[in-house]
Amino acid sequence: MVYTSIELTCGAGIATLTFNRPKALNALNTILLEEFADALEGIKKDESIRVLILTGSGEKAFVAGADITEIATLTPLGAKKFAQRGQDVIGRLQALAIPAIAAVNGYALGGGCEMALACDFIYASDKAIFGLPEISLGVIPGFGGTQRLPRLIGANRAKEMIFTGKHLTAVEAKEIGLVNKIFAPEELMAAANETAQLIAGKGKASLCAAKQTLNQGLNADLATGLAIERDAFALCLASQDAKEGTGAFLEKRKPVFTGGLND
Ligand code: DAK
Repeated sequence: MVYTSIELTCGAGIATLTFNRPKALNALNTILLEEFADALEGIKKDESIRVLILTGSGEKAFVAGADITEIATLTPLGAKKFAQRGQDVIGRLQALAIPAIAAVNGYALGGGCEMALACDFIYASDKAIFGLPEISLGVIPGFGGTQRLPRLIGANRAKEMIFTGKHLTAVEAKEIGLVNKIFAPEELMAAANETAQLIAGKGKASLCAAKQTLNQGLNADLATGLAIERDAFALCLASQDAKEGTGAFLEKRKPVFTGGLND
């Protein structure tokens, strides 16, 4: 598929996917969502990729939400299809086995904020603005915001954001635990890449097991979570990368992890 609304680059175990409709502040329309789904499928199939970075092109926006121009013209059936596509695509992002970092370089509103929430953690430029303004459009977040946001920052803070639709600065977002770290705009991608490189140097099987265990455990009680962890730990120990990691430690050298998901 030829991409017109996103850009995808891959190298050294890192995929960088850039939302690329800067004139519309990278708003999510049907074409962009189709391309995004296609790119995620390619990333999933590529054994060499161990981490994904999502960001937005231009200086103003990560993603300024669903494309309001398109939403305004939708028939009820079209709206249902659009919603299904959006939820499906963001679900696939969250379900990606490898870690995903959102590098939020500007507005992350509505569906854009929800896209960042489906990543594993968020780095932000000091120009980033977060918000779920759907209430001001007479609707509610529809791409998982009412579910993922309270799980991340707590119900009370999520309710304040969703009921008011207010924008949060990067500093405010960091204060409530939505953002991990803040950088100057020109340093954001370098910082995201540095962390991505650190992650890409680890074994793929253990990275994916860690992500899956964390995510499944968050939706379970402690005893169930610990049982999930035990099983995942045992599986990891059987991997080629675990032999390399423990062997390298004993031989006092740096490990080189080359195993795939099934090794
Ligand atoms: N959609 C389409 N175009 C957008 C856009 C958007 N969300 N956001 C900005 N643009 C366009 C503007 O129309 C403008 O285009 P031109 O006029 O130049 O042609 C260009 O981007 C630059 O924007 P501004 O001129 O407005 O720039 P400012 O710096 O003055 O303002 C802003 C930046 C981000 C504060 C402002 O653009 C803004 O408020 N944008 C809208 C933010 C927003 O409300 N986003 C939507 C959130 S609601 C669903 C599930 C989910 C959703 C919907 C349905 N279902 C289950 C059915 C999701 C909903 C949302 O995401």
